[in-house]
Amino acid sequence: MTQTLKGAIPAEQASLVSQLRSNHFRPADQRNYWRLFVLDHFLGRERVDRLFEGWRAGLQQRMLECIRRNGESRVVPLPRLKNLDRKTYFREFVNKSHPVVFEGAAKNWECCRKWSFDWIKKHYGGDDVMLVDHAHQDRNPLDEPIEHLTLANLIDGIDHGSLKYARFHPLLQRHPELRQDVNQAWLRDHLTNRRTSWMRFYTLFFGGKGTDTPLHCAGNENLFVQIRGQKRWRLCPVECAPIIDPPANRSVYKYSGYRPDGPDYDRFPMARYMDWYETILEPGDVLYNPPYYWHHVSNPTSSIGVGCRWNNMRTAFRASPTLFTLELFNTSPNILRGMLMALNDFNTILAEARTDKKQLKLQNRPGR
Ligand SMILES: O=C(O)CCC(=O)C(=O)O
Ligand SMILES: [Fe+2]
Repeated sequence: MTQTLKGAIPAEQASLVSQLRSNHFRPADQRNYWRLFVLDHFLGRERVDRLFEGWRAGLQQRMLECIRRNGESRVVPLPRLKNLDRKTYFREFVNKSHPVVFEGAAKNWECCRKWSFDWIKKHYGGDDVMLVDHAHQDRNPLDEPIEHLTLANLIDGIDHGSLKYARFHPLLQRHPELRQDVNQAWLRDHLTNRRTSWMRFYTLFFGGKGTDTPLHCAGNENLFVQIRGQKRWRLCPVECAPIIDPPANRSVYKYSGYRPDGPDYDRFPMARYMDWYETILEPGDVLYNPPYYWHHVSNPTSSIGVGCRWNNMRTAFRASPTLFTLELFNTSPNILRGMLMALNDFNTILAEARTDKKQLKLQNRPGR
């Protein structure tokens, strides 16, 4: 769906922000899901299931019966708007914690004109890339070995079908001159929190056809600029957590083992009935992804994109009071170290979580 919108969203287009069907979960069940999640965070899932035998299984069964009323899962196109003005963006999307695509907003930005695999290789080919999670099979993101290689090697591999994928690469953190190629005035206008704009950070994603990033979410906001190739985003709101069953991993990076592109309905039976948003970003598109909105991202072609991220406690709390509050009790790493590590290289957060024995024990229980 492609809509052009100026000013207020007319009544007939109000459905733009409410197209996913309800999961029909009962409020009491939803509250209990988050209570269990909090207990998991502090005690670990195994212990919680021992202490409250049957609670989780009963809850999951009731929730399955509710969502079943939807029938088969549907894929709904994410709103894509040309000329989306600032006021409408804040009112209809930011304030409602809802993602949206600014279609073609960045097509004339320097990054879209200038950056290519060859250009990056020529100017930054010697840079070190840390791959924390680069396998292409179903996996726990924290299980994969860490690998270092140069940007030039990674890019050469892409030409030969390599699935090594640089995620969250801190190229713009290391080379601040590159930030000028991302329209700073536009970004400032679309930041939802100017006070913490000093904590803004950029993460580059580049990889070949067939690479992807498993289903995950985080508490920061993101304006994602697609620069080269196409990128498919599948998204669902934080309320879908009971369906995709993420472990309470005490990290800023929350993930689920559910794969929308190869669903395992035995392990995630509710997913058969859930709705998803989907969009394919083209070069020059900018996606706004609010805090805690789950997303699975894949590259149908080789692709370069950059995420511009910042923190906003108000929107994060509004999106999920539970997840936001639990961030204060993160251990993998703790919230302050996490913020500093994100500014330096987001991958170090994933790398640290891998080596946190207690966390691995929590997450790698059989059946997870
Ligand atoms: O492009 C990707 O593979 C993932 C992007 C992403 O998850 C993000 O920017 O938050
Ligand atoms: Fe993400």
